[in-house]
Amino acid sequence: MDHPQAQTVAEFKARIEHYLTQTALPDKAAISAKAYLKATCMAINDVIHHRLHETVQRHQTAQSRSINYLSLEYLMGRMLSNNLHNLDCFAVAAEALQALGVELTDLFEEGHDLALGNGGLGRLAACYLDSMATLELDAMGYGIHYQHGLFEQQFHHGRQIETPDEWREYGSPWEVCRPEAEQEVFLYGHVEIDTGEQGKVTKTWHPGQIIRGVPWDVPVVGYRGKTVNTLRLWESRASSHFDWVAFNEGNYQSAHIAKNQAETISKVLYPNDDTAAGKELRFIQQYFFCACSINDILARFQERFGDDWSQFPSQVVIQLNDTHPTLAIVELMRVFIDQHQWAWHDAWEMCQQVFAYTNHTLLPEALETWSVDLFQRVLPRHLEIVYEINEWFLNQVVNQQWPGDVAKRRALSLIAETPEKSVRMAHLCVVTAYRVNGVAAIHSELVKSDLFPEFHQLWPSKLVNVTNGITPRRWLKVCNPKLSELLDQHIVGDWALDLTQLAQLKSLADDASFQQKFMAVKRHNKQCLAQTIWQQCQIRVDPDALFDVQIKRLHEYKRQHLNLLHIMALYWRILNEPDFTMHPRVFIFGAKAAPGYYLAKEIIYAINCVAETINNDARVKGLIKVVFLPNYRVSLAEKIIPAADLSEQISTAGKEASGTGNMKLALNGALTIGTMDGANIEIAEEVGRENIFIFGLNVEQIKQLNNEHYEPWHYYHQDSLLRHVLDSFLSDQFTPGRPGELSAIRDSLLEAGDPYRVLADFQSYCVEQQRVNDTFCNSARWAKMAILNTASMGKFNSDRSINDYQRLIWSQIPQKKTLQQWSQAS
Ligand code: 26Q
Repeated sequence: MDHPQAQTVAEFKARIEHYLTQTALPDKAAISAKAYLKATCMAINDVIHHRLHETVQRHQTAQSRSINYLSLEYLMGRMLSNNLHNLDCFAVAAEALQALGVELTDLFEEGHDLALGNGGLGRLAACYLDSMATLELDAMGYGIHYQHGLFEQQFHHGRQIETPDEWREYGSPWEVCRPEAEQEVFLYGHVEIDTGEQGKVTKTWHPGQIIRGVPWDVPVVGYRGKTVNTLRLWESRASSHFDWVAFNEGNYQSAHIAKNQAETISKVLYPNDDTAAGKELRFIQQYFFCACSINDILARFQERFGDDWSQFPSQVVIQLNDTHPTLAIVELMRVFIDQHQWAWHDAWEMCQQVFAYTNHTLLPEALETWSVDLFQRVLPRHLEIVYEINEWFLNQVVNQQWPGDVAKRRALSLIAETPEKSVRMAHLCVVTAYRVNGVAAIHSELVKSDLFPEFHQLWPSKLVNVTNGITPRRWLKVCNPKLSELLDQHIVGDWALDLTQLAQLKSLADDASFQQKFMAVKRHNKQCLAQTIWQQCQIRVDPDALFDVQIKRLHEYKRQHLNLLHIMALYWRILNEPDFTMHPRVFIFGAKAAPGYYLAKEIIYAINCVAETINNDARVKGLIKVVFLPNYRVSLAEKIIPAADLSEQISTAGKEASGTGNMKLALNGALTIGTMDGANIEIAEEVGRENIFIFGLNVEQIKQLNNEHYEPWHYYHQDSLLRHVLDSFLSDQFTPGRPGELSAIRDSLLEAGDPYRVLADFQSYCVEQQRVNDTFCNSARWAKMAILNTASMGKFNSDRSINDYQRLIWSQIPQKKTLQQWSQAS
């Protein structure tokens, strides 16, 4: 076991056998798949940890700015297959296991997803870790070691049931505990103000509770395996000191309560992907995470540079993934001021040089605020610092620009006065960060024009765009081996590194023999998915049908119900129009709803009811099947995406910041039906308007409609097909014997003002869907378009996104004080 680089089949086999002695008992016939899986993971961990050590050493001597990516969420998915591919030992491992009588791909299914996130934002963080390691950047991901990640979803009589995710039930082979990097976090208590001899005011925080933060490191293997970075996840534990005080006093009960309280902090991921009402535990979770991460960043800096703080801005950048880790700013201020006794303005200048912030949403209800009361109770010292930053901002910045303008002060203040006095986290981020970015071109423009127009006026070069991307390793090479093999045969160079090389396919788009090969791969993938659908849902689907896919979190703005209305309309036409015909289609959904999101859950129920009715109606003659695959997650996405013909990206224009599923599906040869929203716009630009199905109102038209007064009944009265469909929600057509059970959806569309303009886009959506159908009937035409979609996705490589971050943000070191002045300051 001396040479962890060893890559021959025989050596790999020996390594697995060695670890089997730890993961299995000697009865060979009874060795479980789980034991083989664990032994295989341990075998490649030898290689991974060796490379991790090399990487750390390389980065230590490189003196480059290290990137700290702070995110409350990481959706890593399964790790084995991805790690094997990135280390280029997939074939070796497969052969070694074969020699042991085990099928490697069977082992994959035993692996648990790391589901420490909700959706797009969490998966983006995972793609970026992959790209940062691939580009050999000195980057560390920080997150929370949730005991339970995103809930597992089941359907009971069509309704979503949540059960806890147990990703560590049997331990995870990928994580390593690092007790030497443990942190202490303080909460509650009060602040004491002392005026010293020269009138110098010092503030001392006397906390009421101490929590331990224990780091678990997950290695992140870059493509080709040279760089292995770290994702550091914090687990909360009771301070042992606290436990023993109570215990020794004979108060066993309260010792346990303290322990449980502390461990609750990292117990569970909040399953909302829009900001819900400010819950104390979520606030504490955010602070716990920020305090651990900031103090770890400082410890790692001081290990290398001691107290030479002049180096800090050139050596450290902290990227905030949305506002969830905003408290990191305030914590860094507090440590500099209270722990290091810096002057307030020195601490503030430093913070303004190291933080950058990514915005992922324009939805007003999703902009985080925390009540001042809660803030005061949990983090009294931090609240003072927020007030001080606000004072600086309002007096030194706002008042300079707009002297005496009270309305501006109110609008821009870090503190909102109504409906409740609260801290606006996004404002704190924008005021502090030296760069703020949106996640797609249109989104970044809307951030400037609609979300933060005054901030944009104050600091015109602060707001930039970095269009999201996806890693072509997981989202093509790993999940679609058949297509990867075909690409390898026809593309010169490594497309998995330089995805723009896929453009070489463009010259083959008209080639009948290549079209045939490309579509044969698709057909194979559809067959595999058909099997999964049979196993999961006991529904038979025809691989020659058009596979129409909408996979994403369930949200009104994403408009799964628009898709549903179209399905119901087709069903109505099949039953009522004797001449109606269409190419057979399978509508495939995957979506989790936040447990407290009533209408989202009603939409899931409605889709399942409509599916049940249509799938069992012989009159449909198999023209339509509707499949809602339960428990949508990364590993299920990896099965659905390679098999998709059509990608549904149908959000209300202006609402989806970017979307990333749109990129994954197009990369795997699905055509998009979508609105001019988020990254769809850039996808359309890349593939050309003739290779995408665009429908509906654009952002300008939606704004205009809103100004004019929107009247959903207008569409109801004007369109008889829409009327039939909406009225069927009142009948028992899809809920036999229980009429009106689905009426909440109809009510939201007609009585509650249809906030996401579903009815306004319905007709145009149906027209475009008809074009999809007609195009699919011309299989050569469809094949050409599909090939051109794959060929045109080069831009959406997350390596390109990370290079953009590097160029526009991380390599920019704002100059404030001179280096000499910094040395004096400390
Ligand atoms: C905040 C406070 C309290 C509880 C929950 C939250 C919370 C958690 C997760 C708020 C939002 C999220 C997730 C947001 C998200 O996934 N946004 C998506 O980010 C993608 C990556 O940029 C974009 O492609 C999507 O358009 C965007 O919706």
